[in-house]
Amino acid sequence: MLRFLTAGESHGRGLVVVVEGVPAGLALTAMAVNQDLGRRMQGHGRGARMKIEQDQIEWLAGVRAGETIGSPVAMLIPNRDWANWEEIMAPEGRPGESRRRALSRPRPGHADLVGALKYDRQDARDILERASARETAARVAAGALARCLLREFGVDVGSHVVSLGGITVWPPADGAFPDYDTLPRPLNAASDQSPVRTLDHRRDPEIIARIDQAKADGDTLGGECEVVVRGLPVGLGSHVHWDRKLDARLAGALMSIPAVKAVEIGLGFEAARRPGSLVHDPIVADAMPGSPAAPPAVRGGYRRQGNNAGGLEGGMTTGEALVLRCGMKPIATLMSPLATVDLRTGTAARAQSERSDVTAVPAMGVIAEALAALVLADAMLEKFGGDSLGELRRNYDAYVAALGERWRLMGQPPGSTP
Ligand code: EPS
Repeated sequence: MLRFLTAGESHGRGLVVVVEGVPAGLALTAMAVNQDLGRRMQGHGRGARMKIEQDQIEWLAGVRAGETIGSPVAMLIPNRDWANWEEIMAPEGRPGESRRRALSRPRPGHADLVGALKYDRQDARDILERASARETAARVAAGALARCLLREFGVDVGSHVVSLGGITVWPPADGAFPDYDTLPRPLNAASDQSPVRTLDHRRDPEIIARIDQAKADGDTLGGECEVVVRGLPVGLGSHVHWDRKLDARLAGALMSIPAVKAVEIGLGFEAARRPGSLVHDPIVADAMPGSPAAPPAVRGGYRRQGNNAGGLEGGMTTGEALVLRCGMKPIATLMSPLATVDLRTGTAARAQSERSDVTAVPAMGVIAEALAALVLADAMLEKFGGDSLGELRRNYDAYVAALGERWRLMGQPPGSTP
């Protein structure tokens, strides 16, 4: 339904993204996209590159008079750093010239070595330029369109940092699984206030000190983020096939973020350690039977006590908050490099150090929001369909009305009209 492709190297001219399947009539502004691009660039622990870039899109196609027109939406994010790399990254530069800054000492944990072998490249720069997390800027731009679409249906997509460098700040210390309904809405209004995107800002100095120490040591740090999505209707995704299960689609999308090594939904791994009685969320009525379903009708009249399921049962949304967590390994570029082998000589060496970030965990949350939004917008289009936003809305409204009607008619003999 909704698909996208990106192109671009980290130090090339820029990044391009083409998003196909956005219904016509969706109001879009460059400002809305740029806002997310700006959020992705933030976070304590980013390197000097983020002082060079000022990520902003140029519309290339698919938007007219502030609205989508149903054709593919294409956006360009120019790389300001291109000015410093033009010769090295020139598509048709003289071979000797453009091979300056070659990378022959692959970094453990990076795509350098495997990519160089697989693609038969002598210079691992041909690999790292595309493997660079710079590409995620293009995904965030695509995700911003999905976010705008979801917002039309009252869906809030936010994220926050759960742990960084081994310091865990979430869930709060009392050990109870948090009530996601009571978190600030929009969630990002709270997390974006913090230089490390936490919800408990009292812990920020401790995290910042850990990042600064890692930088001084020439080391890098990983961490975990949580994406929280509220306002989704019950029934996105499906139980009927492995590739239609929404949890699988979301987990796959989040696992595609560079350096992400783990994804959890709701209670995640902890659910595997508990008996069923302490895992599954009891079902309760959201309203008196026979009465119109209490708002929001998007849940069909039912609620869960607790949300260990993280908003998904049987590969479908329950209507409760969607809670996804992803864990990122530390960045592979260490200023105190690890052992490697030189690709030119086969001899032992120290891995190449390139300018990089100490940590990108706060940015990872923004990227995870974008990918979650893209999967969810796709699932909305799959369930409700529509070439225009109006058609999508009519189909959505009819579904929600039918959920309300189903609740209202509960207990009535078939065919009766109470
Ligand atoms: C990255 C290395 C750094 C990061 C970059 C990802 O770039 P550079 O080598 O130019 O200093 O800043 O991230 C971005 C450019 C970005 O926009 O997120 C890497 O090797 O993955």
